[in-house]
Amino acid sequence: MTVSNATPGVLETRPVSAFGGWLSRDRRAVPARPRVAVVVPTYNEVDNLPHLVDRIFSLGLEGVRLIVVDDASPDGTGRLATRLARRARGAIDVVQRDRKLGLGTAYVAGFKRALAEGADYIVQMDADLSHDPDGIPGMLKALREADVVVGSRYVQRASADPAWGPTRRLLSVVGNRGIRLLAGLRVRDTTSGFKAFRADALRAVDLDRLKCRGFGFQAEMAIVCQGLRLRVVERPISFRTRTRGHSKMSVGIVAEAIWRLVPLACGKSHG
Ligand SMILES: Nc1nc2c(ncn2[C@@H]2O[C@H](COP(=O)(O)OP(=O)(O)O)[C@@H](O)[C@H]2O)c(=O)[nH]1
Ligand SMILES: [Mg+2]
Repeated sequence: MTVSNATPGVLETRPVSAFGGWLSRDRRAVPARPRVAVVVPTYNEVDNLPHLVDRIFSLGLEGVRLIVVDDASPDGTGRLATRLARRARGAIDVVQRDRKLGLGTAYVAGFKRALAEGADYIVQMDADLSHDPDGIPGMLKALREADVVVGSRYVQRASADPAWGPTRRLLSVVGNRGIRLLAGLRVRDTTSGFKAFRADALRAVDLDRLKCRGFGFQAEMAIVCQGLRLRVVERPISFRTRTRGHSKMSVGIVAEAIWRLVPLACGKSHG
């Protein structure tokens, strides 16, 4: 493995292989007018969604489409998303599911929709503005040289909101370290929910075999991407605590992450 740090704060991890990753350089051709899909899972994000929509569309990115995957949020996020989609004339797509099925399966549904719609680049992010939409253009630029870009809280120049409670901070740091060690991951932020993929990289992932329904999904994807020898780079982000709505993190979700990820990290699954 080589670890280079040509750009300060941007950690690049790639295998020693002469090909620098699973995809050959030729297959990393840059589309002239890339179609970008931003996949956002929502559960009770009615106060955040309009702000997120404004922020994403005011980036002025050409060919960007937002895919909202809502799980029948009791607060009416899905209805709001449908109204916003009507106004956006095709720039917003809503995947409406009939019950809370977990953020992992929401991402899978959103990724499948994005690939079916012919997206070249797929971004995933939370609806709660913890992930700053201003980071998207830089991540897309980084995709010219990578298969996957991880918005990272654990590289130089990254920061996490001091308002992030000590329990969540500890959970993140311990979870990250634990998974990294256990799975031998090169990526520093194994649980980041802010990522960008090239479509061919995402197509290489067997989305139907992913097991984590909750936030363990993020680390599972990190394990799978490394297993596929995709070229992963990390870019620093400023992570902010949500100011509206509530986190869906729960003891059950952490428990699921542990019992599903430990065997995965130890190489008992995903071959
Ligand atoms: N569709 C869907 N979205 C979810 C579910 N659980 C969480 N989310 C969304 O996933 C993103 C991350 O969840 P969040 O509560 O912010 O988790 P945290 O950032 O780890 O505290 C947010 O946009 C949530 O609305 C779910 O079961 N279904
Ligand atoms: Mg969040």
